Amino acid sequence: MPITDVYSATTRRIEILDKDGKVDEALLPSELDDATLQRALELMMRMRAFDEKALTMQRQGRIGTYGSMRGQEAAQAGLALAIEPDDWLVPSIREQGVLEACGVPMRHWFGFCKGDERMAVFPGVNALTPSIPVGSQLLHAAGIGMALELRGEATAAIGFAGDGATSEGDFHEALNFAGVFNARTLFFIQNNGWAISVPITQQTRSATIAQKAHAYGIEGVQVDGNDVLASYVASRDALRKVRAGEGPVLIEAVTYRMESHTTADDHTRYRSADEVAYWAERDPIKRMRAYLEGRGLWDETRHEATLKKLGDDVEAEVARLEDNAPPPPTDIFDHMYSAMPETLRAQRQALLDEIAVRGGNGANHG
Ligand SMILES: Cc1ncc(C[n+]2csc(CCOP(=O)(O)OP(=O)(O)O)c2C)c(N)n1
Ligand SMILES: [Mg+2]
Repeated sequence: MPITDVYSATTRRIEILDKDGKVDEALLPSELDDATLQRALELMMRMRAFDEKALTMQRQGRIGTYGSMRGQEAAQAGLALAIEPDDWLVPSIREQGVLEACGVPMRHWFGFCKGDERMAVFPGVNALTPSIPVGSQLLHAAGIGMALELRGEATAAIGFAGDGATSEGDFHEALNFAGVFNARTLFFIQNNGWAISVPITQQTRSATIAQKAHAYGIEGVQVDGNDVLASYVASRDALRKVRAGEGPVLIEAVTYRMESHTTADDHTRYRSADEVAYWAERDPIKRMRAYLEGRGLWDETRHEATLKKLGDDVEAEVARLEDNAPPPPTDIFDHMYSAMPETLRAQRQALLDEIAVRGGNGANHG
């Protein structure tokens, strides 16, 4: 009876643009013309401008809890450049950047952060509302991907999650299910090093998250998630494969959450300033800017003009957000089910009765 190797796999990591803005020319995707390279930088700058505004607005009490995506711009912009309009997006709480890059006006994300459910319906894209339970997005994406496979649609479902989510049963169930049913699903895992205060070293003993895909018979690849070109190339190749029904793919984008988990957290209590500084040197925007400047495609004047335009765009978007009349109090009931169950209908009526007794719109009654 021989002993044989029945399975082995290696996991690739893709890096194209290093932290100083130097590119591996052999890996540079030839279809990215100068204008698209500039757009990649602009998309990331736009994400950051909205992110900074959101943090300020939360501190001013103008939106509720907000989860910053600072540091993760390259992972999300690179993916966005490879997304087609018909693809399905199943976001978690940190995917405002990819939605923005796919054309969702950011007042919708800000409105979602105000608890306005009407705004969590994203126009112009096939996107579900953000789902809070960690890891659940992957199951939804596996299910949508299975439907796409059954219908033979050349479209992908993209499920988002973080490193922490990979310890949930949902992650493993979703990968297994997607593998068995050949779901047209891309699992896009942003490994930002932390799940609130739990570091990746306490999340898994595996050297990578990408390798976990192999156990489910699907392809897994790791990219430098602070490199917009690597994220684009991995996403382009993965989405081509997924849309063609050639199997699901998992991308692990290794990046870093530069801010606290959300505005309800203080990251200085559990991680070192040295670690944050290490990642600041690897900033995704800084390196892309350096690369474009080296090629004569960017300069200080253009940078300042871009920041000015982004500032104007952000203010215009916030003005539109704040022009919106607040939702009626019954709105909290109206978005969960297509046909409201009787128990919920009774609660909704009880709220209306209470408002009728007390007067006003009920907004200030605890
Ligand atoms: C099932 C579940 N457990 C716990 C939480 C609370 N929670 C919200 S985000 C988070 C950490 C998620 O970490 P990770 O998956 O790495 O994503 P990141 O926040 O870093 O983007 C936790 C524990 C939750 N929302 N859902
Ligand atoms: Mg994380």
